[in-house]
Amino acid sequence: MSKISKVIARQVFDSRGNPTIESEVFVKDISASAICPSGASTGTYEAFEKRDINNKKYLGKSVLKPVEFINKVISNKLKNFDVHQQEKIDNLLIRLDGTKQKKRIGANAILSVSIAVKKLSSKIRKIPIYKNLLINKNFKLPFPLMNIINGGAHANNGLRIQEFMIRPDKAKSFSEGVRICFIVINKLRHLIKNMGHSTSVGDEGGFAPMINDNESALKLIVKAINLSGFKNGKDVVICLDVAANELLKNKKYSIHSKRYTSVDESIENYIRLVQKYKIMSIEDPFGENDWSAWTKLLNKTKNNIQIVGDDLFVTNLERLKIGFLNVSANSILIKLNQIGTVTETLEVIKFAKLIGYNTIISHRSGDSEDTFIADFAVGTDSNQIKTGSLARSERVSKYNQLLRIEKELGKKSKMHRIF
Ligand code: 2PG
Ligand code: MG
Repeated sequence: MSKISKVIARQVFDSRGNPTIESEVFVKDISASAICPSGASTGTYEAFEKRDINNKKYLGKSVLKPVEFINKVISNKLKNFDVHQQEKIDNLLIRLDGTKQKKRIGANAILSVSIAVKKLSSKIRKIPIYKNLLINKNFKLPFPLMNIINGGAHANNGLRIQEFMIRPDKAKSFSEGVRICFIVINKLRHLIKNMGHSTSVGDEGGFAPMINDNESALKLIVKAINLSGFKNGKDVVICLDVAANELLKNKKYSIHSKRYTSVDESIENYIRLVQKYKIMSIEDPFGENDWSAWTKLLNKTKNNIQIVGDDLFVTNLERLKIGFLNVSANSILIKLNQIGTVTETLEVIKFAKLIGYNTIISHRSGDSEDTFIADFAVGTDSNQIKTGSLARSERVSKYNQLLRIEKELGKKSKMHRIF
């Protein structure tokens, strides 16, 4: 038994320069720490992120109160718990909070502790984190979903769609997948530069040129794929995160232009884009309460492309079950801080697998040097990971960790399949 001796929390900063929580869990003098990420386009049903809204020193964004709660209360409560009993520890944290959306303690406080516990358990067992999760053999590497053009709430360029991503579907290994993305990104940089646009990047490391219609972005990506010598729709496929919650007013959506259109018209436009640009995945095509719109789209696309619920499911088992009954999607985005503990996240993943959904492990737009999600993707047998572009160290660090895991697995390292 490895008894927890204390937890120390501190305020650190995320990639957007906002305060966030780092927790360090100790068993005697061995420790492991974790930093909580933070989203910009958040779903209403996500677990609560607690900040000191009345503390003007940090414009209401500091996390000093939740940090103090960890140091004064959680540290004592966890004392003498066996660090390997993740479920027991997470359940205690859930009970200690006692609210549905973790509003009392804050999911940011709870999650930083929960992940640090998992990391420390792995460290003490002397196994990599990915070997201390759901599966224990036949590890596979996930396909990267690289966000190469940023729009929506992640940039200030006026692009309606939040994320334009590429997925190297024909890659035989993770490192080959990263190489393919690297080439396309470099071609894209040249194209953007030659157009006289800035090649500066948005929150997730993708370019954020001052173009404001979706199709211009899509055309640029197709051009970059072709110039790289790859085939769009085969070697490399385009994937979108629309984040449609942000584009919804009175049951109408301004996805395809500034004009608000009905669900039916929006679907027609989606189908046109899917065919023209060979798009293979659309995340959050409609709002978080618009279940029937999702079902319609899934029907119209005949389940041929990936329809991913992010704000729709918020990594929440109850909501995933509703989606399953409504036949609303076929894949789920997994973000640990949407639900708040490792244990609950694993439950959602298990159910998603049971119903045949793809699980895509995801970063947040405000992230950090913490690379836990890279191990988490491998250890939960998830076939994709979405963690930004090959730029900004908080994004690249996850890809680098996956490259380390690939190397460590050596010849045994296999790539997942895309369904
Ligand atoms: C998303 C995420 C991550 P945010 O919408 O999928 O890319 O963005 O963290 O801002 O919610
Ligand atoms: Mg999303």
